[in-house]
Order: sequence, then structure tokens, then C-alpha cells
Amino acid sequence: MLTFFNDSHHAHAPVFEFFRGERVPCFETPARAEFVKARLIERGHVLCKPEVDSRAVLAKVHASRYLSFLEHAWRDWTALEEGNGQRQPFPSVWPVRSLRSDVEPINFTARLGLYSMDNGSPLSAGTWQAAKAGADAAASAAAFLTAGERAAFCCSRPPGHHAGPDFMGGYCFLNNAAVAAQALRDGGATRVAVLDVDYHHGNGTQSIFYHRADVFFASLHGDPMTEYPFYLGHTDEIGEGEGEGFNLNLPLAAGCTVPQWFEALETACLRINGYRADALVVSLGLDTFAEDPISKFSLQPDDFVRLGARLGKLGLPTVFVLEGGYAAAALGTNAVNVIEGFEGR
Ligand code: SP5
Ligand code: ZN
Repeated sequence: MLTFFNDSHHAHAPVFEFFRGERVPCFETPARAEFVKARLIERGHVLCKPEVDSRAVLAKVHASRYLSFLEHAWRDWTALEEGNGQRQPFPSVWPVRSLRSDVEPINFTARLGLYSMDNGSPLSAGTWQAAKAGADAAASAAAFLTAGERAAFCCSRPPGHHAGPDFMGGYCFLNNAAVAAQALRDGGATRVAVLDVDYHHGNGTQSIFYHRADVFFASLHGDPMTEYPFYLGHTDEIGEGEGEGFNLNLPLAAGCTVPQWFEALETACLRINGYRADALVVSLGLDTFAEDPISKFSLQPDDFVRLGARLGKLGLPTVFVLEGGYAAAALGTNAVNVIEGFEGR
């Protein structure tokens, strides 16, 4: 399968995140993408560099004031104080209910809070460069599909599905899956389905397309009553306005069985068939893996082959976008298993 790899992913390398009140090493590391790359090469897949500039598409899925903040965040942070280059910025205040989010403050930390859903998405020097190259990969993959290619895989990090119209969160900054879906629409696809199989609900992607009928969003994920991102991903979220009926959430209990997971996958696939999509974007989180350090589903490496095979049966031009998955050393095998299941290898 044609694959896109953004070499500048290395530029995004924050050192620590907060976890249960402690500073811990980041779960979302550069090594993740390198493990996937190594396995792709080993299995003979073609690696391409992203060459399409996603800026025009980004402007359709993200707010312009958010994009400008993100592009200049590191410059602004390091200009604040000597030594900030060696420190990570974190938000400490958020405009929750009754506070204003229409006015952008001047204070850096206040702006960071305005554009963040959590304190778990640390920025580093090259965050914008890495995230932008990941979005370029998604746009490049979509361009190849528009030109007639059957499928493409984007091995990009940071991930994207928690990033909403105007906020970062959950290690995500730019919503690569949304970029792929929008680019497919712009390339002439009438209806695009986005299927999110990451352990965590794809709140960002859902929000971006919630009022639209031209992009159907379906997600299977850990129940938000107990699992991140907590505040979205319930079954009664079916879309709004024009988008009503074009959003499907299938929350599953943390600790659910593999057959239960595949049953939900089947439900999502049947709905995608009913939607008569002409292209598919898969938010491929691999944190459903049994050994994942932060998640509670129990898929085994062979189950990823089965996942790929089921997706292949949909018979649609497909862009795979890598999302989560934190058992880094197993990511290569699990990602390639999906691809090879899809290809019927
Ligand atoms: C893209 C993606 O997978 N983002 C996930 C972000 C999750 N961030 C919050 C992590 C909280 C983990 N709680 C784990 C409890 C493990 N014992
Ligand atoms: Zn995840």
C-alpha cells in the first residue's frame, strides 16, 4: 500500500506530560512512528513524502485564529522569558461555562487554555512543523485517491482526532482525518465516511463534521463515562441540523471482549454501507491493543488483520490515518497487520 511518512514528526518531542498529578514521560513519542516505518519497509510497502500543502484544507476544518495561535505558539512562548526554550508550556485556566471564549486574551497561558481541551497535550519547538507535515500527508493521501489510487496509509504523528475546530487535546493538534475527509470532498467525493477505531472517542472529528451531512462520522471507543475524553462520545449524539443522522457513537465498556468489539465494528460497517459513501477515512488508533499502557480493550495482533479485512470488504477508496497506540514496539506489527488484512495478503 502507498504510505506517507512525515520525516519532520521528530520535531514534535515534548518530554513529559501530567498523569495522576505526576510528571511522567510522554506516551506519544517519536519512536512510535519509527517502529511503524521500520515494519512498513520490512514488509515492502512504498514510503512517500507528503508533497501536498494542506493549508487551504486546514482553513476549512480549523478556525483561523486557532491555526495562527498554533503556528506561532512556540515563538510566543520562548519570547516570554529567557529559558522557556527548555520548558514546556501548559495551560492552567480554561474558558468553561459562563466564561468568554470569543475574546482572545493577550496573556500566553490564557490563550493556550482558550485553545486547549486538556493539560495533556504538551507543545515543543517543532510541534507546528510536525503537525503541519502530518496534515500534508493526509492531504497527499487524499490526492492520490482522487487520482484513482485504491488506498493509502499515513504514518503521521502527532495524532489528530481529538483536535477540534479550534482546540488541541489528547496529544492532537491538527485533525489529520478531517483534513483527509475534506480533501476527498474537495476532490469530488460526494459522501465521505470517517470511521474512528481508536480506543478514545474522536471528539475533534465529530465536532468538525457534526452539522454536516456530506461527512458521516462513526466511532467505536471506550465509554466516555469512564474513559478519556469523557465529555463526548455518547450514543445520543446523532448529529445536528443538516448533520442529523450522520453521526454514530458506539461506546463500549472498558474491558469489553474482542467479540463485543467486532460486533460494534460490524454495526459501524453496516451503517457506512447504508450511507453509500464513495470514500472512507479510517482514524486508525492502535491503542485497542491488549498491551496498550493507557487503554483497556484486548485486541491481539491477529485481530488487526481481521479489522483490515473487514474494512477492505467495504470496497471503498480508503485513507488510513494513524492515531493513538502507545505500546510503541508493537505498533509496527499491528499497523501493518491492518494494511495487509485490508489488502487480503
Ligand atoms: C490520540 C490518543 O489516543 N490520545 C489519547 C489521549 C489520552 N490522554 C489521557 C490519558 C489518560 C490515561 N488514563 C489511563 C489510566 C491508565 N491506568
Ligand atoms: Zn487513543
